[in-house]
Amino acid sequence: MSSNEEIIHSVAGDLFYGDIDESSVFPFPRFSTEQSEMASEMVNAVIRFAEEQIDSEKLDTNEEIPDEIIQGLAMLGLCGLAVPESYGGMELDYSLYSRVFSEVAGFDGSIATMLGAHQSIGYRALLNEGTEEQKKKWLPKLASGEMLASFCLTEPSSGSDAYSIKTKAVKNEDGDYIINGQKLWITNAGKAEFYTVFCKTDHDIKGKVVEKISCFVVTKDMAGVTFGEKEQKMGIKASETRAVYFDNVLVPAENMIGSPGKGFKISMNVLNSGRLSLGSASVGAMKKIIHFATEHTKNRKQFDKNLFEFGLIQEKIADMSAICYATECAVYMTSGNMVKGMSDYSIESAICKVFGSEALWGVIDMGMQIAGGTGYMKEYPYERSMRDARINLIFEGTNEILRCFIALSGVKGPSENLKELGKISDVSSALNDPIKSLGVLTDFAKNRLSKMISSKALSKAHPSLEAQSTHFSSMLSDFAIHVENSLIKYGRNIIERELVLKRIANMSIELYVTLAVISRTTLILNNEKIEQEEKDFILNLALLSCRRSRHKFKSNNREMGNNLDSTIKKVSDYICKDKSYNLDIINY
Ligand code: MYA
Repeated sequence: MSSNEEIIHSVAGDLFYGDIDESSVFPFPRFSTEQSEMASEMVNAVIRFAEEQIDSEKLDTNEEIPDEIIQGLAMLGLCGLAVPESYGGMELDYSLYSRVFSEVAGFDGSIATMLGAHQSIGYRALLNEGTEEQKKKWLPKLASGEMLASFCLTEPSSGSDAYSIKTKAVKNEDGDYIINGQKLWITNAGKAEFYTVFCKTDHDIKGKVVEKISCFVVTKDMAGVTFGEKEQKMGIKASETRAVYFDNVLVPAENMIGSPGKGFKISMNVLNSGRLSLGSASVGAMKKIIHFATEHTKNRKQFDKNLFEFGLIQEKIADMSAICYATECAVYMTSGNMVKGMSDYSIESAICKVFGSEALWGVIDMGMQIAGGTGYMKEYPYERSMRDARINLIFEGTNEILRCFIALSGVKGPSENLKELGKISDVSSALNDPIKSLGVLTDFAKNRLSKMISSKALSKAHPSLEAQSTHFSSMLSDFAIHVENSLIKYGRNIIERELVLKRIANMSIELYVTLAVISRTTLILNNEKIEQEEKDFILNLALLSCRRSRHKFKSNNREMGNNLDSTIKKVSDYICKDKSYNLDIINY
């Protein structure tokens, strides 16, 4: 994937306007020959190492990743994947990084979590925003694995609401900072030497003291840094998770990363690339589960037939493969565009995290179901994988908060466009008949009309995907109209309408994934070097995945107009605020 640094804007963001810039989507980004060779070399090294050294069952039972394994991973360059070579790293771009990280995640969830916490987020702020001096001081040690890193944002009273952190850094008379507070559920805490810590700092704005967030490097050797006991978790047990306490920790001013008060944006940008890695890790983990499940269908006979001969097993194998393919397409379209210079990829990375984590959860569930009773036993990988994968729907932003984030970020642009409309009285009756109201609603109505009538197929899609591409275009117009209607109906209060936001997010996710699938499949079908049999297989995966997305889109689309939102609220209020769930067959 070449880095020609052209500025392209968010592909997922455009969908909210009903727009699509086909040149940002076609051709699907692909590795250059040199990159493919490099990726294969690293992936093969990971496979060799993992097969020889990684016993996931043992790691899970012992709840520890031995130091020799961390050193072995570091020797392969896996602690400094994105670090520039000049600081001792591998200097991989986002796509190569994703591919290598995906392979690691296929072997072991705890190791992926440890490595992800270290470099996808742990020292990412330093990499993104650090000064030359700061990078020289720490990056070589972090890239070589001599130092492990941790990302410290979450606190006991601040999870999804990341801005509400309380840990405070107060400037002393020397200009240095004293940090007090605590961070919770910090991966690698205790093992790491390097902590990226987000703290509230005071700022004088027009004579008033205002609290903002700043970002600091704290090292383990600083007096006043202590750790809680290792948390007892459901899964990813070999990775370390602890609380970190800061008791009057003196941190030199030169340890601040980025400008004072800019820490929230820094943390969000770190999470943006972290969320993409979680998507790519999910792909690696899905591939392993599909492999195990497939082997089981070949080895197990019932009613004198191999399992793979049964329709309901075939359905699961095909579904698992289509979901995995779709996630892979979304992840690498995103990373490829990031390499090309897409500067705001926050919506795309959140989509990859939400879609990927749910895809993996579904694939493990289907794998376990195929394995039947044996799948439930600890000696098979499904039980551990299920425990390990459950956290993916929670950390790096819960899928609920990320759905709200996707929808709210996406509607921001169109809401600006609609501001003019606020000046028109009786907007809704005019909107009911936009053609007649052209004079009144001017640009808005013309725009709405074009959305209503334009559902042309994607011009660059392969002819075998014509139906999928036409469906995509018509879903896109429906979606853009829903976005506008919701903004007109709820205005600023849309922020409180989480069920509406969820549907908007879900529709945008399925649109983005469909687009990625159409783009990648087009690239493959146009490649003369690929055998027809393989093309047919990939086309079938694409057909299944597009149909799956379309079904999901349609059910969310339908619920935009026909839903039981007020009933949901009433039931929840009755149970939560009042009576709890008190129905009992004894009484009624
Ligand atoms: S680390 C902890 C993870 N925590 C979170 O993710 C917290 C979730 N919360 C949030 O993201 C934010 O608080 C939300 C916004 C989104 C809710 N990019 O008024 P606002 C800007 C760029 O909306 P809030 C962990 O779990 C926004 O535009 N900018 O803010 C690790 C605005 O800017 P401006 C962004 O309502 C575990 C400003 O910020 C973004 O307070 C280990 C304020 O926005 C963004 N994304 O909250 C992981 N968001 O003022 C290991 C907001 O200019 C991984 N903004 O308009 C390993 C993986 C291995 C997996 C293995 C698989 C097998």
